[in-house]
Amino acid sequence: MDAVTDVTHSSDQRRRGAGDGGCGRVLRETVVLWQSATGVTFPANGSFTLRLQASDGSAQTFADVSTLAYLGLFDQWQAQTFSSNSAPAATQAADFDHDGLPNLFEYALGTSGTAQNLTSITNEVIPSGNDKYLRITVPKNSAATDVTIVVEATGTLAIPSSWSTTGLVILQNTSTVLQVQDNVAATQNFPRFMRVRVSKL
Ligand SMILES: [Ca+2]
Repeated sequence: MDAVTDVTHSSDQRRRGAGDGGCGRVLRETVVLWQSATGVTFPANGSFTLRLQASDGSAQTFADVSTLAYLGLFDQWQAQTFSSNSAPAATQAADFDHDGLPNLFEYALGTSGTAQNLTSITNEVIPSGNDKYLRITVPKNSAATDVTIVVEATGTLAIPSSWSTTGLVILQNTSTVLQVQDNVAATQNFPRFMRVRVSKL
């Protein structure tokens, strides 16, 4: 008995091509898996119908299953937060709730993209002997495994290229928290600055 799985993309993708008479037509994405297949790779974000089909040579039967598929975890967060991956409000840099945190930041830290919230990042000044050091603690969304969170420091805001991770002490870096301390003491005449940078993998 053979078994195949058809994957039909039901989103409204259109293209122009020969024989179309210049009009758009629906492009149906189809993926066929044979019996030995154990998974499926979807070609795009969207709604799909999986057809599970079986045949013994004389009779065939099938069942259809609907599912939502996403190319990545952030794509899923975008769709679940803003109903659409392609909405202007869903882009990485957008700040729909106007709380100063762009979407990729909200996702990486596990805060809401649609309800204003204060940043959950904690800043501290840690005394050590006669010196003081900046320390920053960043809560992480453990499910956001497709981003990197990096803490950087500088002694001057006037030189953007001076932000660096060099020498910084990583006190904790787990799936739920990143805590980093500066390795240069902050003084009245030589202030220090730290920042958090989030990048999509
Ligand atoms: Ca925001």
